[in-house]
Amino acid sequence: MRFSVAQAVVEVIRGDITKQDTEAVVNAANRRLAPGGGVAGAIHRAAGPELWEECKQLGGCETGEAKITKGYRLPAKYVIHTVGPVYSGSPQDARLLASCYQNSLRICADHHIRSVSFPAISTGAFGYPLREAARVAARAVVDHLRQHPGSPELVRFVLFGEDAYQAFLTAFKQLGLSPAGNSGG
Ligand code: AR6
Repeated sequence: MRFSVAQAVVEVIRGDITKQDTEAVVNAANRRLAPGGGVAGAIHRAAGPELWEECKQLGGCETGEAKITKGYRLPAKYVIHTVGPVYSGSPQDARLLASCYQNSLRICADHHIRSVSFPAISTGAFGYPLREAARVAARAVVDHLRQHPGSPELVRFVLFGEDAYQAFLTAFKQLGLSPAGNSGG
């Protein structure tokens, strides 16, 4: 499903983040930026060992921050690595999760990246409840796009399972966004 937000489009799809042809894909990373399980494992496997070689030079990444590398063998030209919070039930969780989206989108602007795909950061190994995470993600992305119209032009959420897909669709619908045209997904 596609929504329009200012001059941008937000897409919510089911799929695999490693297969996306957006200019950048976002990695749900750990603070070492090391290959792990979930999204990070899949991205490192698909990109090849050069990705870990570049990540090693970056000196890790704090929770809520983001760093960029090349995409190597991925269809995407860039990987933006962001470290979500481990869910604790405190108000800090939502602030840090929103920062992941905001800082990733700021990197897109700095690098003139016009399209980016996000996974559901923190909702796997880091234990963030899906519906809460979807609300935080939708709000952070929509606020960014309203403040920076068309930068980037396309934000795609790539959800692995039906539950995650439904949670993100609901979160965007609850923000009252208009549906966009139907090309693409
Ligand atoms: N494409 C899209 N979504 C996926 C994919 C995929 N290929 N694989 C899993 N998901 P997670 P986190 C979904 O655990 O919670 C790693 O070990 C998954 O179903 O990847 O931020 C890192 O190294 C879930 O909804 O990220 C870190 O140590 C969501 O993506 C830690 O896990 C995020 O799951 C990060 O944990």
